[in-house]
Amino acid sequence: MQLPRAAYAFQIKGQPVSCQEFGQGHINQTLRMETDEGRFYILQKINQYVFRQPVQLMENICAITEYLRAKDPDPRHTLHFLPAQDGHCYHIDEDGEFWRMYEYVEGLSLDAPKSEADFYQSALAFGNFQMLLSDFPAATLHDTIPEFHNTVDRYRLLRQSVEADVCGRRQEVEKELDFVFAHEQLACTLQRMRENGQLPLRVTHNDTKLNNVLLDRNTREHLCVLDLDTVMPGLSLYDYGDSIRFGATTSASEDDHNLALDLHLFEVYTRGFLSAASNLTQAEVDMMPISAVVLTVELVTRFLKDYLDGDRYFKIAYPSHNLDRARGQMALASDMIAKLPDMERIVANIRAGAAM
Ligand code: ADP
Ligand code: GN1
Ligand code: MG
Repeated sequence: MQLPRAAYAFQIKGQPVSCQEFGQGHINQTLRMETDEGRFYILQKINQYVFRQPVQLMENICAITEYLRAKDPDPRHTLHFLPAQDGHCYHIDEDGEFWRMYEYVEGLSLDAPKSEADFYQSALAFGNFQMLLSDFPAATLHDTIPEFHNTVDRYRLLRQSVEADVCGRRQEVEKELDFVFAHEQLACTLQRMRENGQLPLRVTHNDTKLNNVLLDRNTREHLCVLDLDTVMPGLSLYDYGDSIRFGATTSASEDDHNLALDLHLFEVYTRGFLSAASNLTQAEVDMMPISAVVLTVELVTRFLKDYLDGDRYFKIAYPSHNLDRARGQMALASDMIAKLPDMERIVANIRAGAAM
C-alpha cells in the first residue's frame, strides 16, 4: 500500500520505502514499514473514536516503557517509540490523525495458542508485566478509556444503545440481550468488589489477548508485551480473565458460535499466571474462575452495543461481524458458567500445590 505522509515524520534510520497492514488488532491501524536499509518499523494510527485523549495516552505509554526499560534493558523486551522530527513521541497529520512509530520486534504474535507451552509463556508474560509494574506510581497514569472494565457502566451504556436503537437492529439481538441481562448480577461482581475495596487496585494491562504478546520464534519464550494503550489502574483479574476468555478456548476464532472453554488450557494459563504474579491475594485467587465469565459477558455487552450503534468502535470485516462476535462470546460465557465448578476445583488444586 501507499506510504502515508506520516511515515516521513519520525526520526528513523534510513528512508521509508514500503508498508503493509499488519496484525489482527481490532482498534488501531497498524502498518509494518520497511526502509531502504531493510529495517522494519511499526507505524500506527491511533483510533481517536476509542482513545479520546491521545496525548495523555502517549504520556502513559512513554512513562511505562521507560520504567520497564530501566528494570530490563533488553530492547526486545519493551516497546520502543521513536521521536517525531519535532521531538514529540507522536505526529499529528494534516487531517488531525494521530500517528506513532515504534521499533518492530521480530517475534511471534499468535491469534490462538499453537501449543500449551505457548499459552503458558503468555501467562508468564502478563503475570510478569503486572509484577514489574507493581511499584509503578499508579496515580500518575491517565485513564485512557474511563470505566473500561466497569461492567456496571457497560450495562448502562448498553441500555442507552438499546433505547436509541439508531440502526433499527434491536429486534435482531433480543436473544443476546436476554442473555446479558439475565447475567447482569454475576457480570458486576468484580466491580462491586472493587468498589468495596475487596480487591486491590494495581497497574494492569487491561487488554491481554494472546496476540498482544510476542514470543521468540526460536525458543518460544515470551519476549515482549504489546498494545499498551489501556495500561491503567485496574484489577489483576481483568488481565487474567481476559486472557482466559481469548486463549483458553476450543476454537481459534473469537467469533465462532460454538466457542467453549478448554479446561486444560485454563489450567495451563492459571499455573503460569499464578507462578509469575506471585503477589495475588486470596480474594483475587478465589475470583479467578468468575473473572473469566465477567470479562466474557462484558465483551458480549460491548460487541452488542457496537452492533446496535452501527459498528463505530471495533474494526469489522463484514456487516454482521460484531453480532457474530457477540454470539461467539455468548456461547463461551454459557459454557464457562456451566464449568465454574471445574474451574474452581482446578484453581484450588493449583493453589494447594497438588499434582494434577
Ligand atoms: P490494536 O490496538 O489494534 O490491537 P496492537 O498495538 O495490538 O493494535 O497492534 C496490532 C498487532 O500488530 C499486534 O497484535 C501484533 O501482532 C503486531 N505488533 C504490534 N506492535 C508490534 C511490534 N512492535 N513488533 C512486532 N509486532 C507488533
Ligand atoms: C480489542 O485492540 P485489541 O484488538 O487488542 C479491545 C479489547 C477487546 C478485544 C476483543 C482498546 O483488543 O478490549 O477485548 O478487542 N481493545 C480496546 O477482541 O477496546
Ligand atoms: Mg492488540
